[in-house]
Amino acid sequence: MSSELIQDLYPSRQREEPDWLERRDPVVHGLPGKAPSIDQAVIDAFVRDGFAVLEDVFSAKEVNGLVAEAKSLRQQSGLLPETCISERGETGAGAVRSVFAPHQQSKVFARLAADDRLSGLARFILGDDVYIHQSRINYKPAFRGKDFYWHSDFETWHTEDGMPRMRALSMSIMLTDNHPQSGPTMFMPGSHTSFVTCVGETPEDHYRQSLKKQDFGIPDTDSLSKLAKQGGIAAPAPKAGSVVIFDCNTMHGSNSNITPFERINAFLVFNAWSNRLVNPFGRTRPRPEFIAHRQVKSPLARLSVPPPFPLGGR
Ligand code: 6CS
Ligand code: FE
Repeated sequence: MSSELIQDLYPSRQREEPDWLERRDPVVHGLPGKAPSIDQAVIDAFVRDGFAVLEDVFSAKEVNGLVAEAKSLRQQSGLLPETCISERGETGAGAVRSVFAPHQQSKVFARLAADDRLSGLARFILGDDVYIHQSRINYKPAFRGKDFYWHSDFETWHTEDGMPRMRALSMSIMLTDNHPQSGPTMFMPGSHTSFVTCVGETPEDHYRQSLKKQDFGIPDTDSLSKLAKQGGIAAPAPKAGSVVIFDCNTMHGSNSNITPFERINAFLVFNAWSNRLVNPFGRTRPRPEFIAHRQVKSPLARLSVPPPFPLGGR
């Protein structure tokens, strides 16, 4: 559907100066007559801060299977070549930064995406059926893992992918222990309540650069300073098996990793079925399917009794 038919409530990269626009979408929709699958206190923290930490969601056995599969995917045999993003620069050369769409390339990650512990919570928060807008494994390799500069995912997903409303969230599953020193994802609490527009015109095929180093669709330093003064900066570093959930508009980023400890996190982005993509609001060409899924025909199935995690393999 053309984005011209839908009012652009969050115009970005269209002016020379940044604006702070009011958030026009609830953070948690809920489901009528349903209680959340997690403590209400965690839901309240998510509404307040724009992120929340769920400890010990997956068992050590499940995590071991996921890590083994993540490391197998990194070897790239049988992987769609364009889905494997290497680190930038000389020091990063040869180190894998991300693998996109693992849930479409691995039975193990397909099972993770369907896991009701995650998708069920996403359905409650988004108040709708859900589907995977994007999945990725960020490897943040030892010594050579580069940073992800501050950004709002929604600013990119709205401008470059055509996501109409703020009705999506990310779940970052820790596959290795996160340490304060090895580049955990940092969040600005409360930043999700304002939409900070960005300046600068998006280059065509921007993803070829932005997945390595994002230079467009990043906020100005005055806005970042103001957000940090208002709500501070949190850097949760949970152990493997934990999950950090964050709203699509929460400002976040992560530092480079110069420690000997790789930091492997799997990200699942759940989008509300009613919020499927239209043409990009920034009027650039839609990004490739492996980054933003537009060809999904039905919402994620509700698995009543989830099957066990399959053994590794495609
Ligand atoms: O462009 C994107 O969709 C990706 N870029 C970042 C920095 N976060 C969200 C997503 O992985
Ligand atoms: Fe991001």
